[in-house]
Amino acid sequence: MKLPSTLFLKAHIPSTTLLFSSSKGKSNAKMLPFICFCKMIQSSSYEVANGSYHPTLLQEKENNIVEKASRKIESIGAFQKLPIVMPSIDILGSALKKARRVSATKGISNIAKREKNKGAKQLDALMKELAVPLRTYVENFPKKTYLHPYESSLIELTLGDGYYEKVLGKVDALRKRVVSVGKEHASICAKSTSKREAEERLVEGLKKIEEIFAQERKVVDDLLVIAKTLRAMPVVDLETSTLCLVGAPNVGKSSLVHVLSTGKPEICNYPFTTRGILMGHIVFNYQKFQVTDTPGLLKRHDDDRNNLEKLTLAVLSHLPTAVLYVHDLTGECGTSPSEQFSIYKEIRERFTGHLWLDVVSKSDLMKSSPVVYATDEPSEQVDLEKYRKSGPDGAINVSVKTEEGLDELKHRVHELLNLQMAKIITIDDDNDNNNKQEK
Ligand SMILES: Nc1nc2c(ncn2[C@@H]2O[C@H](COP(=O)(O)OP(=O)(O)O)[C@@H](O)[C@H]2O)c(=O)[nH]1
Ligand SMILES: [Mg+2]
Repeated sequence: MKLPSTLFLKAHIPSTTLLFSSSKGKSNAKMLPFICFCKMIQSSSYEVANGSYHPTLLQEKENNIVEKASRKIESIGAFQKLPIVMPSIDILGSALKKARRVSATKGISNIAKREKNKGAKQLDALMKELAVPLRTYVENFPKKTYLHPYESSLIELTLGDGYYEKVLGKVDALRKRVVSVGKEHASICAKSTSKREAEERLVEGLKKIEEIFAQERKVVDDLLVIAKTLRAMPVVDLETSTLCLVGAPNVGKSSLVHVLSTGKPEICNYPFTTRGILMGHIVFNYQKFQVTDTPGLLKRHDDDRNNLEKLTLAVLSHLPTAVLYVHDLTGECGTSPSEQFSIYKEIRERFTGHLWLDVVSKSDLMKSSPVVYATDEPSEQVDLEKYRKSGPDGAINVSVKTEEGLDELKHRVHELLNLQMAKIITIDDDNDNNNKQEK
């Protein structure tokens, strides 16, 4: 049997290399060979010789591609690189159209042989036109384990546990089914003994493949929605030093983001909440930094936390941010100081690696009439009593109303962000060195 794909491979290696090296984004470059590879399957792998149908190197390529799919995507930004998924109805329409245009191999004079050759080729073409886009999606939607952990958390928070994998698994199952039914019918058609039989087998086969696809095509549309949702997610820049405001709800985080930002902060929307997250910039000494608030944390076990709280924990766990922890000791915010103290202790212990600054907010109210909680009785605990009076050691008292402490806060924040920048550069250098050693 002649192997057209060998020729194809030789002819296409240079262009694959060219695409790879000319690509700007690192992770994007990793995806390009997959796309070339899918085109390769599309253009080369069926062979109808002497009126019989011989599936060619599809299986071999399939194994190869599974291996390639497990490559690691190291940086953040995978959502913006997700493939554009075509609506399933369009995939089907376009596949049927293309398949019907396929004609018999030239030079077959026997009418029956010509008909069965055409039939097998059309069925094969329909199978591939349906299977190749599905394969491209399964290949180019990264496995969650190879995503940056922050993006992996966002997938869970947005889509629910396991939904992403489930939909991708179903798309792959549909692809396999289309391939198997397509091959089967192409083979049956190729064995026809008369023109009429070949025609009937072709009609039957086309109908069957279309049916199989139509039954399950909704999963492709589910994938389309996933891609759209994830692509719209706020983009995080890991190379810019970021200050993250953390604390209980209503302690004054957003107010401080406004005060610290140069210009008006933007509102970033996450699909799992209607409450936007503020993201501002601080320009200082010609350098640009980011400042963002996070959804407020309550005193409760992780299992009971809502998606907003989980987002805050995901940010702290996976993004290299400096923390500005906000304490409201007036009790105005609705969370008592003793509860804030226990949340604070837990978070402080959990995220020891972060650069950290504490502020006690609403200092204007502290002086007048702090809210007294009936449940918040005087405690024997010395550290809690101390916290109630002045917050953690070294905390700065601020008020956005009277502007008390704001100059000092800005000064300390700039120092912290410069330190954070130095930390990012060190991490980048370490990564570069590790990469060089791996090579
Ligand atoms: N008196 C006073 N009120 C403040 C101060 N900072 C914030 N607030 C108020 O506290 C409430 C919650 O503030 P916000 O910034 O939305 O808190 P967040 O939920 O932590 O982002 C709002 O009504 C603010 O106006 C302050 O320094 N003094
Ligand atoms: Mg807020």
